[in-house]
Amino acid sequence: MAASDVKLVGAWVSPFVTRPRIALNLKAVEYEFLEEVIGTKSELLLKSNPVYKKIPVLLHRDRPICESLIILEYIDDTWTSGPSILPSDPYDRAIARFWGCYIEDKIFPNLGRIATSWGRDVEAIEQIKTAIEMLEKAFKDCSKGNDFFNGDQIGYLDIALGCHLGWLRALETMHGFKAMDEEKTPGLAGWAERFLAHEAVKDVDPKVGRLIEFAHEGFSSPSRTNRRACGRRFPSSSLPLRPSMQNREGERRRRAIGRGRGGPSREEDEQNRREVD
Ligand SMILES: N[C@@H](CCC(=O)N[C@@H](CS)C(=O)NCC(=O)O)C(=O)O
Repeated sequence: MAASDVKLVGAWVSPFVTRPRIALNLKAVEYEFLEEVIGTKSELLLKSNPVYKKIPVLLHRDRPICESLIILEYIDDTWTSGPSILPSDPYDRAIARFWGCYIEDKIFPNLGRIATSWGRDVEAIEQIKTAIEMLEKAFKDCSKGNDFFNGDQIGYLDIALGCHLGWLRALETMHGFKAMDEEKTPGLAGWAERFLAHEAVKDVDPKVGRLIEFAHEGFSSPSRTNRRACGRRFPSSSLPLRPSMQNREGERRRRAIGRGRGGPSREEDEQNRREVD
């Protein structure tokens, strides 16, 4: 398959775009990555996804396929020689699709709420924690003791959930909560490490430091061209603080929020960012 036959319209920062990138890697399909400029929509995107105007769009021989989970199924049906993305058993496929819907319902919408509230939407944080605990049970059932939801190889649910790990970890770091950890969700904690280290994943999953930086830039860029991420107004987010700064900075932020401005100053952000890097 010539690379030019397969194109993916997307952006590195989008978890939904990470999904087809992993699937194409898994199937060893070469493709051209056509990066959108965040905050704008190219003619190609508008033409290829006139209904939702969202990324990702897979172009296969110039025919567009939209919606990341549908794209995963298309890739699986089209390049059958690589490892299977969906389980072969009809019941297992139905169960995988069920949890896929659950992930769509519970993960990105709540991550978006946490991001846009600067971590102050405690209900969304609780909902993420509950969803991850629910998915811990799903992992036990689906993996049947293997390394991945899909068995001994990553598949549909691994990709559907795994694409959100970068933003989940970025927001956990930025806002001081923990939804997935060794203690409460040991199955998923181990799974996440294996997933992120997988050959098909490690070069395409967005790295936490870069996502935090993106959030920071999205907030403070004077031109504000980056403020729209994933179709939402991205938050002005607090960066993680050194313990010694937490009281002082917490107090300053509380005062700032009272004045209608929440984030740290640019100088303080720079200082914090050096800590994270
Ligand atoms: N359900 C869609 C969601 C795609 C989506 O929300 N993409 C975001 C980027 S993360 C987007 O293109 N947003 C632009 C907009 O909403 O206008 C999928 O799975 O592909």
